[in-house]
Amino acid sequence: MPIFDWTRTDLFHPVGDGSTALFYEKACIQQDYKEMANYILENLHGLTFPGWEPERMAKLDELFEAYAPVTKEKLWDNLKYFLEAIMPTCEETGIKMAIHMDDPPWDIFGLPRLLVDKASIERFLKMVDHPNNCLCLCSGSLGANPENDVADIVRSCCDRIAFAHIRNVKNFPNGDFSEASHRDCDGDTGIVEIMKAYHDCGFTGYIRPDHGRHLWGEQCRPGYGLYDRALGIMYLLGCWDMLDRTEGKV
Ligand SMILES: [Mn+2]
Repeated sequence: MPIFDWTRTDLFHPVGDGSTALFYEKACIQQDYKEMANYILENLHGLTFPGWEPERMAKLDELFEAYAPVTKEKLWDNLKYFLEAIMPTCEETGIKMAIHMDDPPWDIFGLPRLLVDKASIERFLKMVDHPNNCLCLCSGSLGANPENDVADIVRSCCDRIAFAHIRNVKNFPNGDFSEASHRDCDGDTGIVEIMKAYHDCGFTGYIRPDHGRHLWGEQCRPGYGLYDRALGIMYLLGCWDMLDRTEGKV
């Protein structure tokens, strides 16, 4: 993700169940990237955030200038150059690279974003077709675009998923989205179908619940509360156990 990591406009949006969660209001992401960056930095309450380092954010104009000539195709070329250069070392040392999806999965502030849907994921995997060139498949990032069928994407490339981020998103008709609990019916991402896809494919890689709501007054990094991520893990394990049981595996 060039310059910005995941991008949200409200870090503490009421979900409706007494908790709050990360929220993206499409209309707020227009021209003023500094306004959004300042809002996020001011709400970290002294905590650090990977991708939101204050010293890097202080150079936003410089960064945007550096990216000005970088078209989407140029960014693809740069990514290919980088991955091809490191693959021999990855193979030698047994390291799998796992690229995270762009979040949200569309261009923001004129910056090109590459890993946004099934077609771009297929392009990425073919571009450097090496078993150590893998995905960090984030259901929440892809799920922000309701056109993405995440379970179908999992089935199509499961052997190249090194790290599964599994979380739920609620989509609104105007393009806004809110993060949601992991429970299938609380969002639109299709958590049960996604778990079934991983289970059917015999996935043995890493899974994490990724993000969580802010519950019970917990003071935490926005989006990374321990309580809800713990609930999320147990929900995902519950799905997995039930799939094992219904398929006669235990
Ligand atoms: Mn993620």
